Amino acid sequence: MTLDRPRIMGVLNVTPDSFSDGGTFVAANAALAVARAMVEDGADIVDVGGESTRPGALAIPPDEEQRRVIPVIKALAAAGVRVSVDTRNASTMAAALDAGALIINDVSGLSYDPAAAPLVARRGCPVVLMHMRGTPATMRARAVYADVAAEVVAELRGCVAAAEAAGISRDAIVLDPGVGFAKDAAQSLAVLRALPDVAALGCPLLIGVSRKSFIGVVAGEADPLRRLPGSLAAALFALSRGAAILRVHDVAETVQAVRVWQALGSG
Ligand code: HH2
Repeated sequence: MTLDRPRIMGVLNVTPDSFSDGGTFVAANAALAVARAMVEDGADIVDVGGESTRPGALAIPPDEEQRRVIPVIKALAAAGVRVSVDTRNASTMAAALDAGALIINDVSGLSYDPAAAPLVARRGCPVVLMHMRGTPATMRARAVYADVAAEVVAELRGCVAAAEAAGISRDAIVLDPGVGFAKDAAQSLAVLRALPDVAALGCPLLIGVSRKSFIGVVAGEADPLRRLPGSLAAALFALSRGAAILRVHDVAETVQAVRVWQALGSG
């Protein structure tokens, strides 16, 4: 997949407790229908996740995670959909790649499971390294920075170095500053403003702002399902600051916004 134009990653949560879709898509058939619709709407990648990473969420065992995501990944891959798997567990990564996933998306930047980086190196697949501190259960308390942008850039640089030391090619790495992960609303905004500094690390950038809580804080909107306008504003801002891939829930709406943004000469 070339990154000569903005790419859209559609979010497919196969969790009973995801904050934004309430686990509506627990059945593999329903998940497949939703993913197909995303692709028809213009998604380049469908990101399948089985573990909620919302603040305070507890980890689930990898076998339960695999029970949720592997049937969905198999069905999507068989239908020709480009799938990424959103997981921190090496065993889930391996099972997902075996089921036809092409991309690993790890919110821990391959730091959660010591077996993850060697696995990704062996398989030679593209990997998204996201910035976070702690785990979803502990990250709120870790959102303490003197200079959030500089520290996120430095910590992502460390993630890239660790990945390369494990044998992962730099060409395979996509970076994500992790909006909302160990960052409060002000810190998330600061990191988005500093995206050019993250881009200067030299890897393509993936950004997830869709329905996130910083939008709720800025706009006074408690319901994640009512945060589409703010999500679009932040997505276009991220593109203008160097993002290559947008991770979104509302694919059709984002594709339309990006097309108009490009037609105006911003792309
Ligand atoms: N955000 C969530 C999950 N995975 N991966 C990347 N690379 N970047 C992100 O910003 C990102 C991510 C948010 O997770 P969750 O709280 O489970 O909600 P949802 O999956 O509905 O977005």
